[in-house]
Amino acid sequence: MTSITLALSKGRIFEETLPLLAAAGIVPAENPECSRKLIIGTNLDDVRLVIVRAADTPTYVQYGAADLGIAGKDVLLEHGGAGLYQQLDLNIARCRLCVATRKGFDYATAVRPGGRIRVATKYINTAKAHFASKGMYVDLIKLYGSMELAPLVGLSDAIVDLVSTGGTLRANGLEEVEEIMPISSRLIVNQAALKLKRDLIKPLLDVFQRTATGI
Ligand code: PRT
Ligand code: MG
Repeated sequence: MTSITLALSKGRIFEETLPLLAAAGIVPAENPECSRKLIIGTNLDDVRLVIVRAADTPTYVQYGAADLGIAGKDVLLEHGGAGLYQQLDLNIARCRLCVATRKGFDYATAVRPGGRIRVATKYINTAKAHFASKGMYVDLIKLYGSMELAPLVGLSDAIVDLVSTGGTLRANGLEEVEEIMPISSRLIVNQAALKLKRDLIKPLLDVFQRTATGI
């Protein structure tokens, strides 16, 4: 029997995907927040979920280890999209990718063409493209998390990070100085799987699309 595998990260993406799965008649057998299992069955014999780190979702789908996945646009931009078909905007896990600095830092002067700043981020490719488009040279420092700390201890002048409520920036004396782009999560599909398992995948895509766009 053919079956399909959907890659999801736990936390906000899993939580916000549950209603979309429900609309497709899919109910996970377990909650990954409570279970240590990485492969989770569903009420449907031919649908299973694999629980991966958010940044790894496109990789699982690219290589066909998962047929479909749900990942933030932030993650997809960094991955580059090789081997992935379509990015259906599910409008979930919304936030924005921003530049932030310590309160009072003179960003306007720093970003003049020819200006040079140090920027810490986990989004190296996206940050590079953004600053290049402004004619700026930036020294990028790769971090894997807690970017908010970097300007506070002198590691960088600015950070490029996701912001949703702004609470984390405020709690650390930082301020948003520029929005780079709005972010939401997208459904991605392995190109070969879409052809080979079209009968199973297409109806799921249709339900997700209808539910996400509210039609
Ligand atoms: O947390 P972990 O290290 O395991 O991995 P991850 O951070 O990559 O995964 P996860 O599950 O936290 O995020 C998955 C996806 O959710 C991201 O790729 C985004 O597309 C999306 N998303 C939506 C967010 C946020 N909102 C968000 N607020 N991802 C992260 N944040 C973080 C942000 O980095 C910052 O540290 O929350 C903090 C800011 O939140 P506010 O509300 O204080 O502004
Ligand atoms: Mg996180």
